[in-house]
Amino acid sequence: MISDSQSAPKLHKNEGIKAASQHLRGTILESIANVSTGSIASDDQQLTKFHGLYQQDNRDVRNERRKQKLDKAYSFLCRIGVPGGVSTPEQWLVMDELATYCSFDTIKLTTRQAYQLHGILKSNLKNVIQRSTQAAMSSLAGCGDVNRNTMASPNPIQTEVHSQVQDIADKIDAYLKPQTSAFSEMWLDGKKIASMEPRSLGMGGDDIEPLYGSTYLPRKFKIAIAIPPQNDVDVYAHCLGFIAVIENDVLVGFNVTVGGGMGMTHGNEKTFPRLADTMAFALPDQVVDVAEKIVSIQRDWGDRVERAHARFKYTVEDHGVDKIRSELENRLGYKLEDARSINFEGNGDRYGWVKGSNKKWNLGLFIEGGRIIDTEKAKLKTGMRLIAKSGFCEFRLTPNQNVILANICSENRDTINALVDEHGLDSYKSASGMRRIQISCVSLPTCGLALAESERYLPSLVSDLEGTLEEAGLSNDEIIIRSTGCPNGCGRPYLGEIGLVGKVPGKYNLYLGAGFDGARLNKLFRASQTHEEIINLLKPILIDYAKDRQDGERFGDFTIRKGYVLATSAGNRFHKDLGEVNP
Ligand code: SRM
Ligand code: SF4
Repeated sequence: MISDSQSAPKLHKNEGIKAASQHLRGTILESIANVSTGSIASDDQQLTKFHGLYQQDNRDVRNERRKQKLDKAYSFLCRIGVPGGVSTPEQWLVMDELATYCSFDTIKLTTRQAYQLHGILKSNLKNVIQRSTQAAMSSLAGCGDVNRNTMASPNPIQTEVHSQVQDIADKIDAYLKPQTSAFSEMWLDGKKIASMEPRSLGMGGDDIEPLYGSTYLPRKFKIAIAIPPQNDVDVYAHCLGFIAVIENDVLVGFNVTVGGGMGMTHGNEKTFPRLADTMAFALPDQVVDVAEKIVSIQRDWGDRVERAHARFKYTVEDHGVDKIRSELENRLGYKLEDARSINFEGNGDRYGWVKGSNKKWNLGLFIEGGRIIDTEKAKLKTGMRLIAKSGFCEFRLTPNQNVILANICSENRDTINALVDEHGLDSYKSASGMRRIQISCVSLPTCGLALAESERYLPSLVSDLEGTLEEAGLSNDEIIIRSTGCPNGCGRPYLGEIGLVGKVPGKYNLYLGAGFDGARLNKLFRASQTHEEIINLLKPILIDYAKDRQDGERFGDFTIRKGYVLATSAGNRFHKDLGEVNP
């Protein structure tokens, strides 16, 4: 006879680490107090993620230090989420100050509307968290097996709908934050943060974490809210998505999407990017309830044995959307309506000056790679600091790593324009269409999972294509290009009309054919290509596009029509339908 212990599959070791951590405490404080090393204990490295902290090392100096028999150059990344990317000038100034004194003097704006500071020594972590918390920001749940920063379209035009949507994003984000007092106890000397309000019990968690329980979720969870016609948040790339349905200028509710995600592993057929399915329609006051119950389904049904299969997209794929919907309605105790008709036009950002329905002005700035830094060429960090100090605008971090200076009165436009021009923040006016719409993940030197360069590579690739774009008359055309240093998908590369995914140093898999509206994945065109090979492959296709495109036809659609790649059949996952490699 098989005993229970023989038949039950062994849970992934992270499940044990979470369970034994006393709600995310572990031995983090002891690890940090240990001055004999810059690193922390390996179990604590898993737990600090929930506090928004990743241990990393500078990979540029790894080999040299190894030769010199030195420890790795350890430091930490701190990720500080602001729901919907909404940030005050005071918050910007705190990020600027922390970046200057204990990070690499640079701020990274992420693809999920958050701030990242790299290079923080462990002795500085408490100060970074305290300073951010004083400015009403938190790194809690920046990473880890919980709901991450809730994204929302930073739409500066339909101001009223946007503020209603933002309000919902804030509510979802606060509601799904972990409740453990570990964060305040460890970093804030016991002071509570705003999101730590008592919750009702009975969700299947425990007294301390009513929703998450002691083992939290099987894996990270991501939510985004889109406001059509912009799909700037890439709503279909998310575990759970809400698409605003606006009728006669009024927000009537949201289409609910489930089961999106980008990450995969080279050579592991069981992993694949998947676009979310549209499942139902929810009223505005049902949305937080829907988010909570979906998260609880993933908590109970998600895979806690195989981490590579633990994202919600696999739960949806395995059980099917109908079963997820019926379980959701069961847990809600009411039925949802069917999804309504919506229309997306694109997943990029708006640049330049636009007037909101509140008559205030917004200026969309292009920040290449989301990198706020002072260089010889442009003093972006100084410029943004002076803009924040003026107090004339708010900041909206976009899902494409850019910034919108928001809610500017007419009389302050000249001052903002002067600061923007003086500090080289005006590249939105001159950058080519392809450059403006790029995304690249961080990758080297900080990312421990990087296989190839990304943020330090994509700008040079675009430069080398710009000659061809100009000759072909495509300089101003927005052709979505996205790169990542590995297949995890942090720059959502499988939604690029051109996607580059690092394979080994200097080589990339080249993908083509995603939809401009973010509703169709791209497809592998050629594997393991060098820079020269990528250029040689792309140039003739771009020239062909310039000559032979139909009216209004987007580059991704063109590559499919002309047979460079096949369309993904169901539109929502590759591998399974058509095999990875293009014929
Ligand atoms: Fe990511 C892991 C950076 C958005 C999928 N991601 C990482 C880590 C923490 C590497 C690690 O685990 O050691 C990277 C830190 C690099 C560094 O030095 O900063 C990292 N991810 C980023 C950021 C900063 C990229 C950027 O340049 O903006 C983005 C931070 C977002 C945020 O503010 O929260 C970022 N990551 C994403 C996205 C895009 C999104 O969410 O819209 C994805 C794809 C969507 C998805 O989740 O399916 C993404 N990151 C991953 C994965 C793959 C997860 C999977 O399903 O397999 C990993 C690896 C993992 O979790 O094991 C990962
Ligand atoms: Fe690192 Fe890969 Fe994410 Fe890029 S895609 S940041 S290389 S994990």
